[in-house]
Amino acid sequence: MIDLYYWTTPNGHKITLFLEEAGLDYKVLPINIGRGEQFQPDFLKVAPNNRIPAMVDHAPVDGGEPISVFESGAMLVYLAEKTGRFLPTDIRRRADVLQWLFWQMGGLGPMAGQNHHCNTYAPEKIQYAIDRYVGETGRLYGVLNKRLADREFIAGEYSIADMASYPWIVSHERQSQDLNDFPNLKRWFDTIAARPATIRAYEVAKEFNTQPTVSDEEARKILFGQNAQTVR
Ligand SMILES: N[C@@H](CCC(=O)N[C@@H](CS)C(=O)NCC(=O)O)C(=O)O
Repeated sequence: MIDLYYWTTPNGHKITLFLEEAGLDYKVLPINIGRGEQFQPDFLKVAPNNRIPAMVDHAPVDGGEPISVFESGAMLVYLAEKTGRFLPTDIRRRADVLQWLFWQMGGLGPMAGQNHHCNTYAPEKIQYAIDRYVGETGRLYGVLNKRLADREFIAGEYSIADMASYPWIVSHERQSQDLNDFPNLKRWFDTIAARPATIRAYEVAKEFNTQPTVSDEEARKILFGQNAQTVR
């Protein structure tokens, strides 16, 4: 029913977390971003930003033509609305989930991504950049830790806000963060890690790739050599 354009990265995991929780029928179409498959014309028709994840729903609820969606946050909202799950309809609880979803999309994801880049991939280790992104990632972990002091999940019940943030906390060591410094976040992390759907989602990843995505010089060139001229 759903074609999922996917690779084994945090933004990809967000969507398999949802699909496994909801038990939706889906087919994974692997897009190896370390080999440049994000520039294939068929993929770009669905994902003009040449980034995974993206999807095509062949059975939208209005019964019409297939709907394609890119951007993981938009995909989570689409899937939540399709299934009526993990995003409340009540306006107060819905606003709460959405503000934390957007917090992840605009804050935790981009900052942790730059953290990975400056800490791990940058050929020159620039201390200012490392301190900036490790510090900002730590600040965001602190915000989440505080938020989770008096509730089990980010917006009360398990929701798309949790699914968006969890995969970025999985790589906490690479971000130079110690979860023992954030006890509420650690408890939340361990709770989500133990969910059967989470375990299944990360098993799905292993069917497609078990290696680091940035494993060689070719991958570095493809992923870190992009500019206005590489847009296709
Ligand atoms: N804001 C986008 C970010 C997507 C993104 O950065 N995806 C990465 C993998 S996690 C990607 O496809 N990178 C390919 C590239 O850099 O060429 C989302 O949340 O969907």
